[in-house]
Amino acid sequence: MKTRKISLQDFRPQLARVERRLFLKQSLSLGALTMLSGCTLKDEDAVDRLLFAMSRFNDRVQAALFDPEKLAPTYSEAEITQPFPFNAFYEEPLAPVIDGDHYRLQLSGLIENKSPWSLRELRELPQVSQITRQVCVEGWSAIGKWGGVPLRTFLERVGADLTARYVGFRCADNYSTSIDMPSALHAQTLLALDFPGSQGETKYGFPVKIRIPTKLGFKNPKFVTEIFVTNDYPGGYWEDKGYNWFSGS
Ligand SMILES: Nc1nc2c(c(=O)[nH]1)N[C@H]1C(S)=C(S)[C@@H](COP(=O)(O)O)O[C@H]1N2
Ligand SMILES: [Mo]
Repeated sequence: MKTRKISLQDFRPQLARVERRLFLKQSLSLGALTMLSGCTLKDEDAVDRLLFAMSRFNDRVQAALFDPEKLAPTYSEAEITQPFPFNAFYEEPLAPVIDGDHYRLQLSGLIENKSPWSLRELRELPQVSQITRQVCVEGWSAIGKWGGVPLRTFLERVGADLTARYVGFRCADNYSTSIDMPSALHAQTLLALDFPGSQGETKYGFPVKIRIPTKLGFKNPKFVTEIFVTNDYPGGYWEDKGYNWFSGS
């Protein structure tokens, strides 16, 4: 009988998964992992379950370490990256184009006033703008300018339960993500209505992007159609595939 030499190659899929789960380098060696779980790397489900449990534990630790007063760096107009990179889980031509006139931002969950908001109404709230760096896990970062309403102002205005654990977002392209309430209330977290790129360019998230400079790019949902507040862990598009949920500083 022919025996095949086992190489690292054979573990590629499993390693990729492990890497994804631990992509913030939170620490355990593969050896330590297998010891902890009492399973071999072959037992994919067990490894998966363990890593998910660890990742959720890490979320809690990271959330506890989060400093709501700490600000992300800001930059000058001259430092803005041009052209600003586009990213999504699909190719650029497939980005949704939303009709701003008929757009309504839906609200659900632990919010007192769930009336939908038009773009005009959102524009009537106090506006601020920021030049910050967006960092993508795919290995690029870019400096851009976003304007809009501080998410805190909006959540207060609609009577969101600010003691709830999570704020979740649903998007026109079926993307979704969610954040912890302290990050939602952070001074730099914006319900953005102005984006990088030229006037009329919609691919950067028109009409609403949640811009969170203290979190990785994938926690910054574009083309947002619904905001919800909940105490039940909502996950998200990449989070459900194993990306670390907190992904912030
Ligand atoms: N709706 C939606 N939002 C999204 C994504 C997406 O695929 N769909 N991709 C995320 C990722 S991974 C990044 S890096 C940023 C990219 O935003 P940009 O195109 O403005 O650079 O959007 C985030 N928000
Ligand atoms: Mo990203």
